[in-house]
Amino acid sequence: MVGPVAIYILGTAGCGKSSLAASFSGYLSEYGYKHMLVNLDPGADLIPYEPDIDVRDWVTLADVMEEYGLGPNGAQIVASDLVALNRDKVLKGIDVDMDQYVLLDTPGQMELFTFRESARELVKGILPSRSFMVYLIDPFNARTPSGLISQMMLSSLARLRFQLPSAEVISKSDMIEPAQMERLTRWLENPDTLHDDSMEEASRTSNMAPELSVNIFRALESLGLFSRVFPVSSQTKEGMEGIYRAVQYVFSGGEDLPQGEPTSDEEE
Ligand SMILES: Nc1nc2c(ncn2[C@@H]2O[C@H](COP(=O)(O)OP(=O)(O)O)[C@@H](O)[C@H]2O)c(=O)[nH]1
Ligand SMILES: [Mg+2]
Repeated sequence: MVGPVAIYILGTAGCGKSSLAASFSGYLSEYGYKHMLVNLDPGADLIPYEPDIDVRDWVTLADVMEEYGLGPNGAQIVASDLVALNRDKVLKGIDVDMDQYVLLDTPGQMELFTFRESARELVKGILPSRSFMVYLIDPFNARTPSGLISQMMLSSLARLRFQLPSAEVISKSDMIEPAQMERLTRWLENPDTLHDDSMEEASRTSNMAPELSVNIFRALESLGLFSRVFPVSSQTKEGMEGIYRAVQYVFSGGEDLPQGEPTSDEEE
C-alpha cells in the first residue's frame, strides 16, 4: 500500500453504517492495520466509536436548524452542503503520507449524500483515485425481490455518482432469520431464481407490467453485481475479512492479506 485509502461507508438510514465503522475499525486494530475514523454525519447523535475527525466540530444539524430557522428536513440539506464546504478541514486531518485506512462514516440520510452535488465534490476532493465504497443493504429492505433489486439499484446509483470501486454487503446478518438467509443466498448465488420470483411478485402485486422490475434486474445482473454481495455483521464480525479483501483486491492486487485467522468463529 502506498499512502492512505479512503473507505466510505454508505447505505440508507439505520442500515448499520456507524456500527460497521466501529466494528471494521476493531477488525483492523486486531490485525495491526493503521486506520482512522471520520464522522461525516452532522446529524449523528451518539456514535459507537471515537472519531479522529468529526464534522460536528464545525457543523451540527441542531445548530443549522436554529441558525437558519429550518426544520429537520431542510436543515439536512443545508448541513450536507456545509459539511462539503469543510472539506479542507477534513483533509487537513488526514496524513496523506501515511499507509493507513481512512474509514468515513456517511450521513444517515443517504439520499442527500448521494445526490447532492456538494457531497460529490467532497468525495472527489478527498484522496481521489484512492477511495472505495462499502454499500450496506439493510436486510429489512431486502425481504422481497423488488426490495433487494431496489437496494442493488441504489448501490449502483451511488457507484454511478461517486465513480468508485465498491463492495456491496448485507448488514446485520446476525439478525436475519434462517428462511430469509436461505432465500437471499439463493437469489444472490443464482439470480435466475430472483428473476423468477421477481416476475411472480410483479404479476401478483403490481398494476404495472412486470417488464419494469425485470429490465432493472437484467441491467444489474449484466453488471455482475449479485454474485459479489456477502453478509456482514457488526456484532459477530462476520464478513469483516471480506470487506478487507475487497479493498485489498482493488488497491494492492489482493496482496498484503492479514496474517492468521480472525478470532470470530462466524467466518466460513
Ligand atoms: N444485531 C445487529 N444490530 C446492528 C448491526 N449493525 C447495526 N445494528 C443496529 O442497527 C441500528 C442502526 O445502526 P447504525 O450503525 O446507527 O446505523 P446508521 O444509521 O446506518 O449509522 C442500531 O440500533 C444498531 O445497534 C449488526 O450487525 N447487528
Ligand atoms: Mg450513523
